[in-house]
Amino acid sequence: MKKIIITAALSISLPFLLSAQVNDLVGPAPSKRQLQWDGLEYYFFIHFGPNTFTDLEWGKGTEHEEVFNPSQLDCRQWCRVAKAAGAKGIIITAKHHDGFCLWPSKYSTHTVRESKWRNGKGDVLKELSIACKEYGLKFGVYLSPWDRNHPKYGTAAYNDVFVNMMKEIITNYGPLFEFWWDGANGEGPNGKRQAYDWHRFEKTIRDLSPQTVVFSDIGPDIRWVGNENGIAGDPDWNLLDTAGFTRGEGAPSTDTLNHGNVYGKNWIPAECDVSIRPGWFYHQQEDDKVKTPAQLFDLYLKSVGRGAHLLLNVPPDRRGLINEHDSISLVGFKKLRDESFGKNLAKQAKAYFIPHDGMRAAPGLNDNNTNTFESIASGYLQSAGINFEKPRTVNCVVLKEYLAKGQHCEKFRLLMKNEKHEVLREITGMTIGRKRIITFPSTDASDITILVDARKTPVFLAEIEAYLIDEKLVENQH
Ligand code: FUL
Repeated sequence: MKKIIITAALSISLPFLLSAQVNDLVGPAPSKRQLQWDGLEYYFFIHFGPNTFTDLEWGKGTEHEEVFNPSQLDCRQWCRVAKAAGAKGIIITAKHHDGFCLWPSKYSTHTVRESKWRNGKGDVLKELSIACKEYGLKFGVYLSPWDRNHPKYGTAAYNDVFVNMMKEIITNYGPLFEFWWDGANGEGPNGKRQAYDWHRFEKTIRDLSPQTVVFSDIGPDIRWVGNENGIAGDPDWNLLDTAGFTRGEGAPSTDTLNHGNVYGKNWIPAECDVSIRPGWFYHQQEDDKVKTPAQLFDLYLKSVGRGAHLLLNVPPDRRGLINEHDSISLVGFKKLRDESFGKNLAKQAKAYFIPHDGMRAAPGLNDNNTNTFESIASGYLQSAGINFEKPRTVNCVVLKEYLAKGQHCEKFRLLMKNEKHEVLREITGMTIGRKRIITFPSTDASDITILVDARKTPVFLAEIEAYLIDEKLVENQH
């Protein structure tokens, strides 16, 4: 149940101000479908198709269907790796720019049905959607509007094809947690570009699958983060102005996509897509270039730790299996996260809130429940924090805002103090959002205070966590 904790003094003396703070000044906030997606945090991207066998990144669309022939394809193995890596779901390239469909679509003749794989009886979407259900993973689909193979591409009839493909996928393989539209729009086989009917595409999903969040450069539900390196901006606003912009070349600047708009009119959080390897598709020559657990952990800090989501690409090899190089690294990544965030030291501390007239306990701030929060105004007027009975060595603090009421913190300060209330370390930050992970050199702190230096409405602070992580994992920025 949602609960707001307010001081008795404030609620008696300033009832109007408080209700205004809580009800009227909220601004854009997530929809129900965005809130459901919000808890997922990190999931797999799977790039798989003819490119896996031709060593290309962008297939030409002229590849013979026979090139697609994985020898041991096993989607349950992908799911086992995803589970072992702590990912919450899998999004697969149902069709990449080369137009090859990983399911036997009625609207194409360039599909698994025309390949020799399983004598043309195979269906990767079917296998993966069933395996995801079995393993308790969310299932999502990437469908490239750009199609270098389809004979109708570049004509109005192609929009019907795309809509029909979406319908097939939603109906036969749903429920889908996320639908991914790539912004690329190049030439088709006849040299023409397509005028995409985005409005119709969006309506199709909303009508048939209202719970599915839709990703594209500019949403409607999730935005591209502006790079393919897995790095969200700092600050990172969940807000974006989309009026006058389009997907693809007409999208806002990559800098805007990276940071969002502080006063943006729409709630469109960022998703950081990045590959565990240099390429999106599997290439054997990149087996020794798989990101290490420490590199993945650093990306986690720069994506999830800045309030965004991490979409980590793990491309199956020519066998149709996630390669050992990748799975070893992924399990190592999970281990680093478990070790780092397994013991929240703030649980042993007393959380407090200081309004203008004294201090009181604020158990909602360290109860691991983001639905309990304190509403904090800016400056020295109000603050919050945690207090340890004995000093604790910490080098990582996690802050969380209660997002159902929007995102409000523009600037904050963390003060680490000793038992004599002397400030040992001061750290400044900007946005908090759903999760802000701040790392710094180890400090023996008796108290960690958060001050809000700039905000839109008072900040609904939901959680303060404290950790001691491996020194080598601390970001080099403080
Ligand atoms: C891009 C594509 O062109 C790449 O091949 C890859 O699929 C990436 C995730 O999106 O726009």
